[in-house]
Amino acid sequence: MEAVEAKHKSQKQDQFEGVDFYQIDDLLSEEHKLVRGAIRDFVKKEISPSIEQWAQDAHFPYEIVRKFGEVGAFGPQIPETYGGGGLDYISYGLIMQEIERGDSGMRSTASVQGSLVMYPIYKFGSEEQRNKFLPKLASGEMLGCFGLTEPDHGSNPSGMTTHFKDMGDHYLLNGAKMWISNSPKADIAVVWAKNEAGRIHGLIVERGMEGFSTPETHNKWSLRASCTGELVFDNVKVPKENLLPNKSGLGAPLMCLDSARFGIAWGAIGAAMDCYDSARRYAMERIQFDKPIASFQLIQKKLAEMLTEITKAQLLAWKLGKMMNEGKATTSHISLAKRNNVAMALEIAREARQIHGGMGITGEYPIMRHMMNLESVITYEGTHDIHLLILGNEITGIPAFK
Ligand code: TGC
Ligand code: FAD
Repeated sequence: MEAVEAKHKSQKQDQFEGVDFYQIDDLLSEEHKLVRGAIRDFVKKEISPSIEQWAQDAHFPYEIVRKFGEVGAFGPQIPETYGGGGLDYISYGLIMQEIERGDSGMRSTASVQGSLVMYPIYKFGSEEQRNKFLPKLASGEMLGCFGLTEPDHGSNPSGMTTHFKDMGDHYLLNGAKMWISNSPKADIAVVWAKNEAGRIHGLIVERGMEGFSTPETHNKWSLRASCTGELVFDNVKVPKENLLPNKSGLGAPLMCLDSARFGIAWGAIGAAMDCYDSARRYAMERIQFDKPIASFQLIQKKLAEMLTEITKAQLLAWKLGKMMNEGKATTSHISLAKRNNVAMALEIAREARQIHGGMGITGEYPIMRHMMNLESVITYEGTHDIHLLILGNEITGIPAFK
């Protein structure tokens, strides 16, 4: 047993090598590589040693919030004036990739804070709101969450029933949101709700407001190190200065999703790299029929296909990052990459699990955790099929959602 454990430990040693078969590093600037290296080191030190235990225990390590703030993982694409990183979208993508090599749940925490909380406050908020919230969110002094999904409205957020009334000196908010990442620990929630005319607006709801509660969702088999919960609004008095003034309509939350889905397209590559890397090392060391299993054609086929798919996904993500930087990327471009790269990562996790045999189901290896996490990632931020329908609409001009 000791020998087996020693072998497993040695297989973990090189976990932080990148996968770069097509020399995609040549397409990155020195700044991109520096940013990636800093986050890679951070994940190696702060996440990887503990993540299996956190996931097994369904524990969200709240202290990671401050640490993410310190390393610049929150709002890297938000201007420095507001505490963000002032970086481009490729840097943002690389940050998400490296965090998700550690764990998709950890990446969720960072995606939500940067793309779904800081981004709408920066893009649609007043100058007062930006100054009040963004620096604290960037530093990790505050944690935020994003409330769009409701119990009866997931893929179809336009049907939402959460609503607010203008009471003269404040708004009165009622309704409920479900499946909200970070909600049980969040200090603020960016909540999407309809006004009396049925128009969707964003409101900043702060912990402590009377009638606002955030019950936790338990018994998840996926994203176990991320906390998920509800947002319940029972006659919550929201000050008028907490309404995001600069955009209304479903387009506002969908713009936030564009940014977060972009990050997921990169993040999924990280999870896939980690599974591939573990599978490759396991295959080289695991002996069956007196040979390393890597010498069998069927194992080589799996590894060769993994490397091919990761390489294609990397090129897709890099080009999409360029288009984001140039302001040329559309929702459909982003949907294609989110859909492709998450499905690719999930398939690689499943194949890597096979290569690890029985060991693949244990917490000795990251595979099963990535696989279970990716089952959420393929559903949130628009399901796999909703992204297909977004592409179908792009191709034909005919929306097939309804
Ligand atoms: P549709 O009629 O297409 O659009 C409604 C209005 O929005 C405008 N619009 C956009 N505006 C700006 N940017 C975009 N990307 C936009 N996309 C659409 C559009 O022009 C229209 O404007 P107007 O003026 O005509 O009203 O909307 P629809 O109701 O038909 O829905 C389309 C559909 C199904 C694609 C959309 O509802 C959708 O994407 N559904 C999926 C829902 C989803 O992704 N939810 C994610 C919740 S957040 C989450 O999962 C976080 S997980 C975080 C983590 O832990 O990492
Ligand atoms: P449904 O919309 O009920 O879909 C069920 C099935 O029906 C899916 O297969 C879907 O593809 C299919 N379907 C639906 N409509 C169509 C159609 N028109 N044509 C064909 N097929 C269709 N939301 C937030 O707002 N904030 C968060 O922070 C957040 N975090 C999340 C964290 C986790 C762990 C999870 C699991 C979810 C999170 N979500 C969050 C919610 C997530 O965005 C939704 O789960 C997702 O949008 C799908 O909604 P639903 O679960 O209600 O599924």
